[in-house]
Amino acid sequence: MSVQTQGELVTRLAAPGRGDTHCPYCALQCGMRLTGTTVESRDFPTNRGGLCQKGWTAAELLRTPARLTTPLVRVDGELRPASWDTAVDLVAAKLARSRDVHGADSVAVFGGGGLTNEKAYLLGKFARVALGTAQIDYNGRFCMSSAAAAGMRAFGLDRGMPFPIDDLARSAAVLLVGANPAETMPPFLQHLTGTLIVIDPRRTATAERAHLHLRPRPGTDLALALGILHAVVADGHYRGDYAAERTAGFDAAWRIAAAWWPERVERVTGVAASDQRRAAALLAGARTAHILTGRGTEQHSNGTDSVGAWINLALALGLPGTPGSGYGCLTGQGNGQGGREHGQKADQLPGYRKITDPDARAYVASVWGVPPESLPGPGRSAYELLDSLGRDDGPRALLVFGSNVVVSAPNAGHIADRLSTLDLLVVADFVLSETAALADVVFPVTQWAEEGGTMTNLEGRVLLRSTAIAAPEGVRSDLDLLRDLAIRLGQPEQRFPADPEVVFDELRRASRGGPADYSGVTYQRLRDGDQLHWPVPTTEHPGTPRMFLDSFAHPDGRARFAAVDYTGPAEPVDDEYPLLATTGRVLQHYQSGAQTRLVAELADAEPEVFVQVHPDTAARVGVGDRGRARVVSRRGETEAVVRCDPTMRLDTVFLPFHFPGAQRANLLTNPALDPYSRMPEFKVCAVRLEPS
Ligand SMILES: Nc1nc2c(c(=O)[nH]1)N[C@H]1C(S)=C(S)[C@@H](COP(=O)(O)OP(=O)(O)OC[C@H]3O[C@@H](n4cnc5c(=O)[nH]c(N)nc54)[C@H](O)[C@@H]3O)O[C@H]1N2
Ligand SMILES: Nc1nc2c(c(=O)[nH]1)N[C@H]1C(S)=C(S)[C@@H](COP(=O)(O)OP(=O)(O)OC[C@H]3O[C@@H](n4cnc5c(=O)[nH]c(N)nc54)[C@H](O)[C@@H]3O)O[C@H]1N2
Ligand code: SF4
Ligand SMILES: [Mo]
Repeated sequence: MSVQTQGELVTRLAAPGRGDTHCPYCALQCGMRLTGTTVESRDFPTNRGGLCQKGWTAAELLRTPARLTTPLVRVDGELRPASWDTAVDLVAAKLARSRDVHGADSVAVFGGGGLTNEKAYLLGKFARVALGTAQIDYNGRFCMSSAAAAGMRAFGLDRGMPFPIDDLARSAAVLLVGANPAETMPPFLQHLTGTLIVIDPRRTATAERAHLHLRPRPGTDLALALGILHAVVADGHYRGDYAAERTAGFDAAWRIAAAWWPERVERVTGVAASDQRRAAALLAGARTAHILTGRGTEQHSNGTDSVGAWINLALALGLPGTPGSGYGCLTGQGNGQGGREHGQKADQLPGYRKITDPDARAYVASVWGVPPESLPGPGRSAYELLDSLGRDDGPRALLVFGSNVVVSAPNAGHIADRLSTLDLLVVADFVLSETAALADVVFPVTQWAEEGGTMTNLEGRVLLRSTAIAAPEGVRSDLDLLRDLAIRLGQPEQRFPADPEVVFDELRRASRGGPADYSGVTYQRLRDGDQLHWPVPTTEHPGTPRMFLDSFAHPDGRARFAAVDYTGPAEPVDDEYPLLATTGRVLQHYQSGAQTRLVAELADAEPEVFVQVHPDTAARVGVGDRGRARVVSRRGETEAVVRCDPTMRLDTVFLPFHFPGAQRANLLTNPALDPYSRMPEFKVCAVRLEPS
């Protein structure tokens, strides 16, 4: 990995001023300024003064009448207000009893990629040390885990974008696979100024801007990547010099891709062979180029191999680790990058260390002041964890921080059933999410502008969010709650600090020497405006905006081609379920919608779930534009408003997943898991459409 220490100066932005903060939502972490409760945009490298509609309206949630300001405890079937002490005592007593009677693994923890680094770190420590449970995982498993697994395999390290965002603006060609930033990160579009190729089954607002739009059948990306790689090699664009010097494994990968000539790929994907060749030529002919993946190509039961196939293409073109070019994944959640590094993942310790590595265990245990053998091993992945709740060998109590799983988990009807079998469900949130509404105890916590903490954005850049306004009476931070519970579970007070800067200093130590090394990042450097992309191994180190310039992170310094072959979606279509449903996002809503459905301007613009479908497909089953239809899969059904769109494929329908109750797209989705990342197949399942 390349660490730029050759006398390079630390790059600085203007030091943040009063009220300067970052958006509470996605991984672009646009710069904004909060004056009172009004949002203004602020120039920052990711947004250059732009904000999307969610960002502009973000402050509304700080004062929503739906804000939780008192703990709630379920009494006689109803959530009733309680004092913090009563609620914390009750939960701690129940957790201790569960641990004593049923063992430490009877308590599980579910975290989120929106949590600050400090929260994610302390949550992982709380699970392993205060509860002693292996059963912790988080919603990032549903997000970028396939890209992370593929990046690890190819490069030996996973930093979503191993280059700063500015590089994209200078890139001559960008291939965007399964990402729709025109809706999911609008200010990001400013950085796409070269030739744009988009691969998406739908003609999205992003695809509208593309020079070339390839429209594969959902779930066939792996075949498409093999076809384009085939065209690169067959048409003489393969960069053998780069491959010989910097990579390993091309021959095994090519033996498979050799059998996927573009005409064969056309039959599987529906993408014309000529378009595959054109994409290959556009990328190969560009002076500098980037390949970027989003959830569309990642959220599949073969997601890791699909991303592996896109990375193969990038390697064949000589892009990764070459100045001005590269491969990256567009991380989604506000702290989707940092949230996957510091220990809320089932198999992980801080600093992106493996929980199975004896040296990592010994080191982190020494920072935590506990014996290494007291640390549990790896736990279940997110869906497997939720699916195991209340079973004979599964957890009987669950603590949720920063996720709304009854809306966002696949096969959500089943997950709601599992939650109902628990002895204890505890949710910390600032609004009564659909998951919180099912809880036995709900804790009202502070939100972004009311608390300090760091976030690591999609470029691996560490950012400081400072407290901008006071929290309402009655509300405490997640860190306070973890400390209060830990003390009651017998932990020494100093082991669970609640001051974010103190937690961060411990995180720095715990991450020292790990792949995601934050030891040289300090709050003071961030306050001074230092731009710090990890790794930052010393307080003098300028950070690492560009990785892999000299070598990749595998011991031999080489990137690995992946020998991957095409497998189709886990659930084939048949006469009963003849259509492919895919799911994703609209501009106005964020994720499960728990937050954005409370913002009037956003809710008015997109009030309910819809199904986007080709008019001929709709007509064939007798449903009309703007009418209602049932979308039915093997797992459940959703009633949705029909949006006819002649640019849709005839075999595909699309639903956003932001809506609750009977409108959940996740009542339909298939929880088939990727074997490496354990990512569920959110992006394709078999359905039928019928009049309702
Ligand atoms: N407005 C808004 N913005 C967000 C979020 C949000 O909820 N709302 N969430 C944030 C988060 S956490 C994330 S992860 C990102 C996600 O950002 P994106 O990845 O851009 O979002 P998605 O809409 O999930 O999926 C992108 C596209 O994948 C396409 N797709 C579906 N199936 C396939 C397929 O088989 N192959 C290919 N190539 N494409 C396919 C869909 O048509 C969709 O247009 O957005 C972040 N930003
Ligand atoms: N069908 C389908 N399903 C999907 C996807 C898809 O594309 N299709 N995408 C998946 C992806 S990429 C993602 S990231 C997940 C996301 O889905 P979820 O994990 O449900 O994410 P959010 O809706 O952001 O839920 C976050 C909750 O935590 C609260 N919260 C926010 N910040 C904090 C905090 O600091 N502390 C605490 N205690 N609470 C907080 C919010 O109010 C909200 O209720 O959904 C996944 N589900
Ligand atoms: S693009 Fe993302 S970070 Fe920027 S304003 Fe919109 S939601 Fe916020
Ligand atoms: Mo995500």
